[in-house]
Amino acid sequence: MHQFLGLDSSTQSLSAIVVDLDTGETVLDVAANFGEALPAYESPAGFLANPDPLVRHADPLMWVEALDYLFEKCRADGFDWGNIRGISGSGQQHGTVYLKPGFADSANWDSGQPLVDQVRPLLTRQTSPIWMDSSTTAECRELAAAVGGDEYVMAITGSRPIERFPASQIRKLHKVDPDTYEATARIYLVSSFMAFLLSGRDVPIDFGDGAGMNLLNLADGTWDPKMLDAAAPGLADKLPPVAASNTVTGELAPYFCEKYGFAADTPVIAWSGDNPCSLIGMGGAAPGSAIISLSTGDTFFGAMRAPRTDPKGYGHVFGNPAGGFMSLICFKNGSLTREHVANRVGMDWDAFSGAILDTAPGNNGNFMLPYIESEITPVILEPQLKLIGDDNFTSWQDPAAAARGIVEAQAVSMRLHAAWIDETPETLLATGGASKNRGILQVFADVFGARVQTIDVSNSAALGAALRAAHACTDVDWPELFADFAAPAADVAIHPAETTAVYADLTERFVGELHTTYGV
Ligand code: XUL
Repeated sequence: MHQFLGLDSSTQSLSAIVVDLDTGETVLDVAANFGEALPAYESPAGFLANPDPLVRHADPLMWVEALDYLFEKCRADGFDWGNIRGISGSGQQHGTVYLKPGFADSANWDSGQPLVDQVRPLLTRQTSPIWMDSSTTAECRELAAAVGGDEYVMAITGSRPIERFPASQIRKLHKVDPDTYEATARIYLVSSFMAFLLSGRDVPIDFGDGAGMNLLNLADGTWDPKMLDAAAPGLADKLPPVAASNTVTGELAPYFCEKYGFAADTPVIAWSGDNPCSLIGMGGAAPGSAIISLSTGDTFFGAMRAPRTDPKGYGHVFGNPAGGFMSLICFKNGSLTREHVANRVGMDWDAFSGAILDTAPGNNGNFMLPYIESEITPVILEPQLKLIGDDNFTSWQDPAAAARGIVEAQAVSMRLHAAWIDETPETLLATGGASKNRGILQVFADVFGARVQTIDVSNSAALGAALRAAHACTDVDWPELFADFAAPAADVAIHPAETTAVYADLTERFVGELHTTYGV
């Protein structure tokens, strides 16, 4: 049997998907929500409460304990881990874990003790800053100043200095708690930390996720000495080497074989970030399509023909686990903002979708600034949901126009902020909760002038990790893996209407309003 396991350690849960290459079936698809399964960590949404709204940390031991929890739950439910022939994983991007000297020597885990009790003494820092942390604006400025400006950081690392990225987070640790920084021998990302647990030995950081640190030179795939020095002294020694995403990081530690029945020589493949893994799980590893993930926040990402950077500094370039590069743009105002509008005009999602399909592209000249919370693309610190148009629209008396207004604004903003990538995707592969909403998908199709398709997978990041494991351990190539496990749903293909002129006009007005209101 050729079964491959993909794990996804995300903000709110640990998920597992197993694909069987012999049958073309997904034979396991489970998730453990941290808040429900491990309430003792007091992290119902995956992070610890903090009086400072800009600080978002999580307890890394929660991620450790979730591994034992999920493996044991599936074993108890009768799943046979003994058929797994390779394991890889996906981690929430940008979070960091801090370990003591000797961490690797202590990693011959004893299967008679819970893993969490053996990892606890190895941590120098009890909590991990995660991607939702935005408390390092000062450190971002200092990083840029140290290397000669944002332009250097962007040209070398693919992103301007970003609060949630490790360079500024590590710098902050060094400033506020130098003793902990000095006591740390290894800094991992969430992805490499999880691979370390499974492999029971020191592991590299993969190129895909490593590109989201503001520390990696994208051109040659090595840590950039200038960025390392700008972040904190001695950082080079605290980071593992960088490796290709298909690197085998070792065989599964005996702990997991003895405890859960995995085969003794099961290879572990480098873990990567959730967005790079999702690129694979959505079957988007080659240019020509782009992925729109419509969730709490919205993201747009896709394989790149050539590495470019966003001159405005909003977009990112990460490593594509299938080789080359991928773009990514993150918008904070996504589903929560759509939901805010739907609630305000008293519509459920069916009515919301119907209203969009019953109204005309361009919304009779009505449009919105779609921000109810601070935005990162573009940077807007004092958000407002501003309605611009006729009296009924601006006084919320036209529910259907409000529904179309919010989605058109989000789609126009997404296309506008994706222009630097200089790719014209023929297909948008949609995922996330809102990808079930036909009206929303039609607007994205029209605004991008692209066909929209959906993929019927619960967790494209975990699936991508499973496919990466399969690809690294067999000679099955990507197109075959995508055809078997990541094919777009045959019955949902939404074609764009001829709306080029309408949306060119709307985009121009949107740009003007952003400038007038926010000066961006
Ligand atoms: C990407 C980002 C998020 C996290 C979510 O830059 O910060 O998408 O990866 O887990």
